Amino acid sequence: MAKCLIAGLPAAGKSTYIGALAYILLNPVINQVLMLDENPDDLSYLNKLIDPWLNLEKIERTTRGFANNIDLKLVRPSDNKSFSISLPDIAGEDYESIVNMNSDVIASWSDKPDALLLFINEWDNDVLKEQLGGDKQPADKNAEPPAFELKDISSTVQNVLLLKELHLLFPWKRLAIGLSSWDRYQDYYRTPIDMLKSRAPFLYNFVTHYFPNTYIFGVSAQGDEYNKENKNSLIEKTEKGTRAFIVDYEGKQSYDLTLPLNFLISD
Ligand SMILES: Nc1nc2c(ncn2[C@@H]2O[C@H](COP(=O)(O)OP(=O)(O)OP(=O)(O)O)[C@@H](O)[C@H]2O)c(=O)[nH]1
Ligand SMILES: [Mg+2]
Repeated sequence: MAKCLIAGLPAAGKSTYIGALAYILLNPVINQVLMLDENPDDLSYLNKLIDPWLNLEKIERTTRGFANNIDLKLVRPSDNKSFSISLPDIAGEDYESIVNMNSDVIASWSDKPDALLLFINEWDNDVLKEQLGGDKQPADKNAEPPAFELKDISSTVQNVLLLKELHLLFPWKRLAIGLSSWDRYQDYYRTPIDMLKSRAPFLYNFVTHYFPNTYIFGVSAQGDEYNKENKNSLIEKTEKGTRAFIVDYEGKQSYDLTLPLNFLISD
């Protein structure tokens, strides 16, 4: 069985992607590369993610300390190859504690993944905030300096540390990085690589140096922001199979959310 670990800091967009992916597996879009071979034995956890996605509601934050295992049997009709794939949905706080080097859930995970799918949804505006002390600068210059907290490190550095720690724990063969909420950035960046270079050059250099074959993509699992104005258009797009989309390294858009998985399970 191919094991793909879906990773990302809190609110990285992991559960929303799994919900949108589960929906298109049950209701395929045109030319979808991977299809369900068999219906999953237990749909209860997937339905917990699909229901809010269909109702245009934010998905609840994943509970810390559990790996909600999702096992799927998939087939690629183009060559009739079958895959069993396991995609655990784990809370971002558990990944955050990996950066802190004390995550029991993930370190004790005996199912070693072959592939990693990392989501990123937070971009630093002030890259130097840790050096400058951020907004916690004491008013009195004789006061004790603020205590160091992990959340004061820029999210770019946290993602680099997370990748390093995860690679030590699980030396995966393939890596894909999804830039979440692409609907927010599509007017500003032509490709996800342009965005990574511009918003997180350190992370971009780290990834291209150590993992040059990474599949970098933009993903809008919701299709857009959820608000009153978008409601009818999102419902219409859901019905037509044109709501959630990904954008590849060349900026090409597709409604097939299985494309990153297809990359991760290919030899
Ligand atoms: N605009 C927009 N927002 C999104 C999209 N996907 C996720 N979000 C928002 O990002 C936030 C976090 O999404 P989740 O899917 O819950 O993130 P997660 O990685 O599962 O978070 P944890 O369970 O806490 O680890 C939510 O507020 C979503 O509404 C998207 O495609 N577009
Ligand atoms: Mg979640």
